[in-house]
Amino acid sequence: MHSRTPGHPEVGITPGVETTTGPLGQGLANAVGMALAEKLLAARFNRDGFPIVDHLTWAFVGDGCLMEGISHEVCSLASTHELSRLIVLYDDNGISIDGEVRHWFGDDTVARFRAYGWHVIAGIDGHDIGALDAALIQAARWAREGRDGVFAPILVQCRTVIGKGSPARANTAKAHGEPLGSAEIEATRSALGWTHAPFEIPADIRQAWDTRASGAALEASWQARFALYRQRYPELASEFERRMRGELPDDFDALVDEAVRAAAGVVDAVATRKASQNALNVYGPALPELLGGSADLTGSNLTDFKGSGALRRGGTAGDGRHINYGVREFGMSAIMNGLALHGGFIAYGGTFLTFSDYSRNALRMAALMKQRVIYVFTHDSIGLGEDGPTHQPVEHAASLRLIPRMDVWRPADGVETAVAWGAAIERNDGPSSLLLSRQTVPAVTRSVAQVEAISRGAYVLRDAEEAQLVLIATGSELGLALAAREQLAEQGIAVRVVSMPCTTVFDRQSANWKSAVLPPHLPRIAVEAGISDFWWKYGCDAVIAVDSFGESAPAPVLFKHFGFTPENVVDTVREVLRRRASAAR
Ligand SMILES: Cc1ncc(C[n+]2csc(CCOP(=O)(O)OP(=O)(O)O)c2C)c(N)n1
Repeated sequence: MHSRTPGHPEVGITPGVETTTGPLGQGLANAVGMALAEKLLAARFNRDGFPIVDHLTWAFVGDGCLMEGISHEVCSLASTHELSRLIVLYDDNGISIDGEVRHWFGDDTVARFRAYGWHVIAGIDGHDIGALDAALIQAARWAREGRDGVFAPILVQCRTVIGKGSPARANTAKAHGEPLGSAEIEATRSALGWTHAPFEIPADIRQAWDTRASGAALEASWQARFALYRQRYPELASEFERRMRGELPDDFDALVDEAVRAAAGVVDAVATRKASQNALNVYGPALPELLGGSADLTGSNLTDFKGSGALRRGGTAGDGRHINYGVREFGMSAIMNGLALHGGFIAYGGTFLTFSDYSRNALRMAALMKQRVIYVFTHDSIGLGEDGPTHQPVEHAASLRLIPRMDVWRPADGVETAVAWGAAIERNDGPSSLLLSRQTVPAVTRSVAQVEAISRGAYVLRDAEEAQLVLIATGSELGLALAAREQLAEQGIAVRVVSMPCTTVFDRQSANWKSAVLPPHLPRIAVEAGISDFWWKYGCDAVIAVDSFGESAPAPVLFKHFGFTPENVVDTVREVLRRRASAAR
């Protein structure tokens, strides 16, 4: 435990590790994101004679990575953007855990990558250092200069033998993960003619691999170049440094205020996906690091903003702040991890909430790696209506909240949406999901203090003297809770309404804040159009929820069908109070 070399390489733990790998295929997707980041930053910041951003991205993949579907998603996208500085070494050893891959992976990988439009250097003997060297030098040249005028990512097929040198294990799946054992170690040593003691690295090999001096010299020359760049382009230089440090502009708080004010000025009912675009219209132009996108649902997710422009191959510097990822939810999310890990960007991307499942492991990896990535998940809950249960996410809010370090916002109106966006952008230690409605929701009025309290995840929106119960609501159900509160008041029952747009942020608040919002002595009822299980942890007496798949019908019909009516909330409150009273007797 707590080893600096954990079972799989983890970013932030082992020096030099640039991304956490282990889930096959995602490292390749991260590399695509890094190569994209390099290309966009170079276009933005490089000036004649000052190639400040000028690196290649190298990735190593095995059969497993290329079997994974995500490899198709991202390698297809990589060539459409001419990411020529991406060089992928394919360890083609014909073996995976179950044995010889020819029984389940018979693709012609070289032809596959050529079909994507990649340059392929095929058939290199991965154990022939000279041949490998020559291939890598050629790849690096194509990366920078193109091949016959064509700029494309490069695959180097390296034919290798797994466990080479081990007489009994070479070319078998056992070489993948099983220790050799002492007898086989001896046999391997004599087969390879290796006479050194365990953990002894011969001086000549150590010297050949020790790049500390050459690395320091390269870094010093970059620093010198950057110092000249700073003299010549002081504003660009400090902007580059700001972006690479992941710092927001000094006036970011004022920007949040502006987005909130703009949202508060919209009194009409608005869909929170539209409110999200309104917020982006404030944040996007002011924050050049925001790089958006959608998995082919731009007009539904509303992830573009005024002037964002679509990223196109051959686009010039600064063009295109919105990426059409195509129908590739998993690829998009793992590419966003690569963009974030590279630095210089705050990536966000949209799809329907129900398809967050396609992305899920990349979301988990963003959280594990503490990366600032923002997901715009629209068409939440049953409120999207006629598209039916395939498109109606009922378990997704709860299941996203289960990912450690993922902040899940389900804002109720424009103001909460603007605050959620601000919190997601400001947060630099993990990802945020924004769960947004397709349908319109009413605007809610708030005091200044209440607006400020939104960023605490949950706050008292409407209180009552001698409140007998707390209604907790999120997103599109907040309006319902408010309507029920009025009806209850007419019946002489006082309830408090708590808006809880982000449970995870609320969970991090002080005990004082939590008990001020949810007084321990008051019964609680949660109202959310999703699976109820999650809400019991807040000590609820009842949960008004959807504990089944949805149905295909207009949203108002569905809300009624599933009990999301003021009358049902009122009845549930009365029932809970009755139960409490009889228990007290
Ligand atoms: C997404 C995912 N699925 C399954 C695994 C478990 N796993 C680890 S390595 C491996 C096989 C990899 O085969 P290959 O890439 O050919 O590597 P080699 O056996 O040549 O080392 C599998 C299935 C994993 N790490 N990630």
